[in-house]
Amino acid sequence: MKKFLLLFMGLLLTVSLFVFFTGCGDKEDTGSDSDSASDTTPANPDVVDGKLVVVSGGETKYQVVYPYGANNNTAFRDALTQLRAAFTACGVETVRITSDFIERDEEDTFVAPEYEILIGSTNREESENAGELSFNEARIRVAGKKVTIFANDNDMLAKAVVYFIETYMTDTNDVLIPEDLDETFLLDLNYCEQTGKTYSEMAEEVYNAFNAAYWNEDERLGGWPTPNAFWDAAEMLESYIDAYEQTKDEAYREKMISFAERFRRVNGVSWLGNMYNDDIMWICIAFTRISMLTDDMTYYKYAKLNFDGVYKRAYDNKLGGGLYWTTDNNTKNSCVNCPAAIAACLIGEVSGDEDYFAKAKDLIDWEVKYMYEENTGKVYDAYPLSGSINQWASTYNQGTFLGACTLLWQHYEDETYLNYARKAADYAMNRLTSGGILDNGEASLTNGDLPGFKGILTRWLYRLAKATEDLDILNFLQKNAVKAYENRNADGLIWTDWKSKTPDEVPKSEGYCVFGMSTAVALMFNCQPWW
Ligand code: 7K2
Repeated sequence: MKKFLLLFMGLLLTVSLFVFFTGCGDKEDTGSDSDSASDTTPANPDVVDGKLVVVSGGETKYQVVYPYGANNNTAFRDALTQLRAAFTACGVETVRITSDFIERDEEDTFVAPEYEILIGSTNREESENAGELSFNEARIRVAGKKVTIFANDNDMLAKAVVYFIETYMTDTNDVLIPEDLDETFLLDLNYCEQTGKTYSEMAEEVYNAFNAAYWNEDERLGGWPTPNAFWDAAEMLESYIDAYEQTKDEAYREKMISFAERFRRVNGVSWLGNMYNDDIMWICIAFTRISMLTDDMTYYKYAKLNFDGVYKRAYDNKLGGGLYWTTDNNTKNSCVNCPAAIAACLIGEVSGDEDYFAKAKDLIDWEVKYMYEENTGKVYDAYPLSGSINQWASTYNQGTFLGACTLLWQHYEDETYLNYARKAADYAMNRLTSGGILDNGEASLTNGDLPGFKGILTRWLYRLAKATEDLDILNFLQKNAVKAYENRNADGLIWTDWKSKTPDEVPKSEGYCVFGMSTAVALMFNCQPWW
């Protein structure tokens, strides 16, 4: 008994130290003695009718154990709070929920309590050998007297815990788990524990807030969120296209078409008066996408006409090929070549004309040769006729490069392009982030073109994820979405600096401010589970 007492004291110390050091909000209850397992007359027999008795008559011998540090994750911490509440609802006054931390000098003598619910990779032997789980799978298994819950990371574990509660803790008196339970199940990736909403609900909310603030219904100017210039119009339109593509909702379709029509009224149908070749490529992409989604080929026709015009005026063999950024013909930039490759693939898809794919391939091969670091996935910015290459990497260039590579891979079935796409995606997700949140110095309400860049990246990351069933990318996008959503201001608006709080006072329209605000709209629609 003395030994148990010592063990108990040790645990108590561990727990208090843990709470002290992490300052975590999770209260550690020590009311249910860990040594109660050694009682000669246990309150509950361990197994009744083939079921493990976790709670009976408002009593439990179990403690909950999670890997040290896991509760730094907000979703996981929330799940633990829900778990505690579920025990309370079953009449259990106190349940110990603790990390698996063991003091170094106790490592040799530590004996784990018999009755435990183990969440994730704890240091208990029962937590080993979870087996292969795909990203969105979780497993609940009974191992002897222990219940084990496995998933691939803390976000997924949080979901698994909620599933456990909803599946096994609904009875208000008893919690009984089949003693041979070994259940693998799919997690609901559309539900976000952290916000208590589905990703579709969050997207709708952000979209509505953006429209409430910026959509202009005015007779003369109306039918879009008034842009600053040409290219932000094209890219905001793409966000509306994302929204419709995702929801297939008639009201969303109307907004998208209204925007496109407004663009056409303002800019006409030949856009070649614009000296920026990149601008024209952006709207070519947008218009072709609209035709693909609506079967109205008018938009595609304008896109093809203008694509052809730009290609003719902007392509030459200097610097090995590629398109010039502007009609000044002095620099060949990724911001025109990659969007042009995307536009060409889309036009090729609609027309069935292989020549467009060949053009796209040629542009991307040029990019790979001169503007792409194969070992890192970094995409350079600009290659001037004189002077050296600008090696700056940006979220939008990473995005359009990987988007074009995805489309080329899908068309030619050449894995080389898929590898480029993945590498460029990895670069963006690892190198253009802070704390996992996209951030490439675009943070400003008005700072030139940059605030609008990230929305473009999310679009093409999402397409890559969808085409390859890449749930890591989806997870990345969802994490960004949650962060951005939590940082919305009083009007529900989210600025381009997703990782910090959006000020309540934002300019109604100033430079590219509205464009910056639209990136989160794109993000929210580009993080939805596709299955
Ligand atoms: O210098 C180019 C490009 O290489 C660079 O990545 C970005 C950001 O700036 C320009 S591209 C942005 C243009 C988009 N079209 C409209 C133009 O007004 C705008 O400069 O530094």
